[in-house]
Amino acid sequence: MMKLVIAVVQDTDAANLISALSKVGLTSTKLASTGGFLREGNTTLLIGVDDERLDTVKNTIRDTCRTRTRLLTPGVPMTDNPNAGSDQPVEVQVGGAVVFVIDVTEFLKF
Ligand code: 2BA
Ligand code: 2BA
Repeated sequence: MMKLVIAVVQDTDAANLISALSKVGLTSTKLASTGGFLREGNTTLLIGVDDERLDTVKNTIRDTCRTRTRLLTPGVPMTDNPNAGSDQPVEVQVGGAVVFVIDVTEFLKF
């Protein structure tokens, strides 16, 4: 069985992550993406991997991608934010990585 790992990472971590995956023989596809909340560029990696190597992928992502704090500029619409509408920048934790793991029904190459 195979999984598709969808990992949303920060642009600054993407190159290191791709290299680290490649070093252990894992293939990835890099997509340029934009976060819906910050409206800033991020990177989405698609990583198709055999089940036995899923932990390697997770560990590599964990080891490569760091959590950072970003200052959100006022004026960006938000929900559930008590500071909404004020002039104070709001600190937002930007994840090391947001990871989805999906069962792959078929992996085909034509
Ligand atoms: P690339 O990663 O640039 O890989 C280009 C070609 O290099 C691959 O062709 C394959 O022949 C070889 N290659 C890639 N990774 C390798 C590795 N770890 N060891 C040995 N050879 C490797 P394709 O297999 O036809 O793949 C074409 C493109 O499809 C890849 O471009 C990548 O963007 C995507 N892809 C392939 N397998 C993937 C996977 N398991 N997960 C995510 N994306 C994949
Ligand atoms: P953004 O949507 O630009 O979100 C950046 C960070 O802003 C998030 O970090 C989170 O700390 C915060 N944030 C996002 N939505 C929020 C909200 N409704 N209220 C308060 N704070 C909010 P991460 O959670 O680490 O997410 C980083 C990036 O991963 C996101 O960028 C988005 O592109 C992607 N992502 C996260 N969760 C997702 C999900 N459930 N589905 C699809 N993409 C997701």
